[in-house]
Amino acid sequence: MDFSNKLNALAARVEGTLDALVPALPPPAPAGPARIHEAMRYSLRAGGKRLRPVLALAAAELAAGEAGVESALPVAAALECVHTYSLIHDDLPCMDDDDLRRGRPTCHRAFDEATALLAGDALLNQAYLILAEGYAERPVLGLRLVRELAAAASGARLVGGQMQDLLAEGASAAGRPPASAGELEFIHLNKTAAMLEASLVCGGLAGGLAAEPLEMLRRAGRHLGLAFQIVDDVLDATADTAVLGKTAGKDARAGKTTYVSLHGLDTARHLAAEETARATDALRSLPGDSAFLLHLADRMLKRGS
Ligand code: GRG
Repeated sequence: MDFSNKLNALAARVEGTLDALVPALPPPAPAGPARIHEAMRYSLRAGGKRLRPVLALAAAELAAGEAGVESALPVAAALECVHTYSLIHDDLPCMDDDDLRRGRPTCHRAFDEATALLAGDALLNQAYLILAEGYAERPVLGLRLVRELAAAASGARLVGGQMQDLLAEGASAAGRPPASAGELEFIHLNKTAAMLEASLVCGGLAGGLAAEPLEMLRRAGRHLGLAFQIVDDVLDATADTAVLGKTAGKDARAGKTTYVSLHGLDTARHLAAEETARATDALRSLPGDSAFLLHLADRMLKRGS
């Protein structure tokens, strides 16, 4: 199967799994008010790239073929639930205050702020419910996945990276110095790279990989995450809102420190390519056929949205 067909096939399995594991509409009793489930599904089914779950499935396949993919489906869905929660909360007026996400009005614009806050909360909890139910027959694996995902989404990583980002933005809005290069790396290693690392590692865990290749996946995820964020900064500075599906040009307007503001566009592009090369070196050192993951890393570097 060529790369695009395989990418589409894995993404389709993610869609099917999300559809099956997140409460349907109208929600089955006793699921509470339909509105919360409508808001969760609105954001979840809005057409994201499904990058994190696809990374998890690809890592699991590398480890254990089709059995690995089957094994990783619940954690792939859980990763997308956590990612979508973080996007809903990031878009709220108290954070990035955005109107557009995945090419559609943000959750709080389509519903209201309180509903969006609750939809994010509910998706975060749905993720751990999916893990508890999906791995009930394999509790040791289930616990390792919970630990990996919870650590990536924790105050030390995803939430901590977001906190540091908000602090840096507040400082520059108040006329204090914007984030330094070191602070910027902290923000991106945690706000962006943590979930990409967790995606590859959770896939490897579901596929039964040993400690050493798992650490290689972690290293690949860290570098892919940095590359992904640098590309995000470049796209914010160069792409159209319509193509991005979210508001372009926000970083410069907010006076934010980004790879582009620190290094300029050309060097930022070069740094993204360097980080991708570090990721692909780690992927090549894994046993098994890493061709799909290598191609995906290249696609992530060249993405336009
Ligand atoms: C609110 C705890 C909390 C965290 C928010 C996700 C996030 C942290 C902020 C979003 C802002 C941003 C540009 C982050 C960096 C890169 C990123 C996560 C982009 C969005 O991911 P994509 O491009 O989105 O994979 P889709 O919609 O395709 O899933």
